[in-house]
Amino acid sequence: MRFAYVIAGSEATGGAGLQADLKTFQQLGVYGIGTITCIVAFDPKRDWAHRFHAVAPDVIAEQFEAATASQDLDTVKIGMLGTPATIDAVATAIRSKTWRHVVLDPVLICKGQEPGAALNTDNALKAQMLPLATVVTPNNFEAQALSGLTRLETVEDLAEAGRRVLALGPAAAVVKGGVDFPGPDAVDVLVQRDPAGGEPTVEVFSVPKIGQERVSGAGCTFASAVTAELAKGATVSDAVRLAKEFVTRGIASRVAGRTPFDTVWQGS
Ligand code: PXL
Repeated sequence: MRFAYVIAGSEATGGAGLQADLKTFQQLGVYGIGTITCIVAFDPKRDWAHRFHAVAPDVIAEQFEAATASQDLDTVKIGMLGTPATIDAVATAIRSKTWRHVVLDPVLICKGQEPGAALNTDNALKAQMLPLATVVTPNNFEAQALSGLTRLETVEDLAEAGRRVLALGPAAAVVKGGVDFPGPDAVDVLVQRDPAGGEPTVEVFSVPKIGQERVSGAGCTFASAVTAELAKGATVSDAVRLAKEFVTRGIASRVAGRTPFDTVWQGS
């Protein structure tokens, strides 16, 4: 049995967060183990606005203790954290043992949500979590925030953002162009540090976009599919290629709900 571990938030409609991660792990044939960092319960009475509840740091530590005592875990995905105290707790836990891979989906706090606290959280994520990651998977917006570049409009822009993210610690960055990237294709660029000390390598993964709308859970599903493939022994490059194929299928067979957004179907 191969095991994959995820530390992430619960998203109560089941489309994103830990729910999407565990469905992805199951579909890709790895045994999923999860630790909840926070609970997001969208408010249908207020246009599905985020209602956010942090899980206490000692409760996160207890879950981590149970998970890591139950199995030898060496591959972990980190999703939404949500507060500086949560980031402290998760960073301490991650540092307490060695990992083959730490995949970080750098979920930045939703724009407009408590700007003061959000900035502290985003800064803590950058300072404390990025150096612990082996693979980081920023979307267009997150890549801009982490790299300082203000527009990502060409493949070279995505690659440059990736090189700047590598300077913050991780060995590999997948910068996802997403629906905001100009043109007909969904383009992701993988930038990997050269172990021999040369220039980082750059690989481009591109498929035709499926519609122009964001699909909820796509980022979570992509990063957890990368994690599952790494847990099964894939190289980073193969894991990214397989994860993109997986999330593309999931977007093509997306699920509509009463929500204003569709969600990924991992079971296709
Ligand atoms: O898709 C980002 C995301 C990740 N994790 C949780 C979320 C969301 C978006 O809503 O709620 C828990």
